[in-house]
Amino acid sequence: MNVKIPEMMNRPEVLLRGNFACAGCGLSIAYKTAISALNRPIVVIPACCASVIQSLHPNVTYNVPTLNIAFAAHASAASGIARAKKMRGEDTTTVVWSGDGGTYDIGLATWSGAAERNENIIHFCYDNGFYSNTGAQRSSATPRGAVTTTTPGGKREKRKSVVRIMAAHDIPYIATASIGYPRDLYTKVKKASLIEGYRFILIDAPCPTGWNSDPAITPELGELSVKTGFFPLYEIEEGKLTFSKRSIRYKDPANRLPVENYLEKQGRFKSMTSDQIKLLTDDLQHEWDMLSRLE
Ligand SMILES: Cc1ncc(C[n+]2csc(CCOP(=O)(O)OP(=O)(O)O)c2C)c(N)n1
Ligand code: SF4
Repeated sequence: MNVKIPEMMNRPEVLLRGNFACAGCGLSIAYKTAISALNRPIVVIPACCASVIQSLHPNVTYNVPTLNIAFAAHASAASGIARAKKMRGEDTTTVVWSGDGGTYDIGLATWSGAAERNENIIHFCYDNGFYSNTGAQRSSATPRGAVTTTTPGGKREKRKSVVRIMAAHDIPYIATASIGYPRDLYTKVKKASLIEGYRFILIDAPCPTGWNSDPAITPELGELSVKTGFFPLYEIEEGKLTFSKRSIRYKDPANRLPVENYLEKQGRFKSMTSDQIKLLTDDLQHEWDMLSRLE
C-alpha cells in the first residue's frame, strides 16, 4: 500500500489550533498524522502529555471523540468501547493513544490482556523516551546515557524492547514509524486500519522540551534516528518482520550515519562519555540482531 500525497493533504483536522503543545512537539505531529488516517476514530488516552495538550473544556482542541482515562485502564476501556460499537453495528475505529510510560511501564498489564484477547483496537505508543508530562522522569523506554530528572548522571540501563514483548503476543500487525517520515507513518496507519484485531504502532516522537533540543529540528531528529540506526522502521505481520524501505539499508551498520550525529543535537546526551556511547551503540546493534531473527 502506498498512500498518495493529495490524500494526505486533504485529511481532516484532528488537532485544532490553540492546543497546549510546546513548539516543535513530536507528539502533536504524530497525533495529527496518525489519527487523521482513521475512519471515525474514538481515542482513549491515559495520563500523559496527550491528555494535557488538548486544553480545557469548553475549548477542547481534539476534533474527535476522546476518552481520558486512568493510566492502567487504557486498553480495557478501549476493549469495552470496541465491543459496544460492534454490538451496535457502528463502523468506528477504537484506538489507545499512549506515551511510552503508559505503554512500556504503567499500562503494560492492561494492554497485554487486551492483546492476548486480540481485541479490535489499534494501540499507538508515541515514544519520547521518558515521562514528559510530569517533568522528565526516566521510563523503561529511556535510552542508555540520557539525562532525566531521575537519572541525573545519565541512564545506566538500555531501552526495553516493547515491540518484541508485543510480538510475543502474536498479534496480527505491529509497525514502527517516525514523525521524520510522515508518509510512511500515514501509510502504516491506513494499512493497520484495514486489519482486524489488536494492532500496535510505535512512533518515534521527539520532545524538544525534555530532550533539550531545538524545536525547529524536530523532523530532522526524526530522520536522524532512522539514519543512525537508533530507531529502525519495520512491520511485523503474523510474526514475520519486514524492514521498511526507509530503514532496510541501515541493516548494514556500515551504511548508518554515526550515532553521534543524532546525540549531539540533544542536551539530554551532552554528558555521555565515549565508553557510554560504545555501550549505546552495542545496545542498538543488539536490537537490530534480535529483530533480524524475526525476518
Ligand atoms: C497510576 C499513576 N501513576 C502516576 C501518575 C502520574 N503521571 C501522570 S502522566 C505521567 C507520565 C506519563 O508518561 P508517558 O506515558 O511517557 O507520556 P508523556 O508524559 O511522555 O506524554 C505520570 C507519571 C498517574 N497519573 N497515575
Ligand atoms: S513536554 Fe514534550 S511531549 Fe509534552 S507537549 Fe511539550 S514537547 Fe510535547
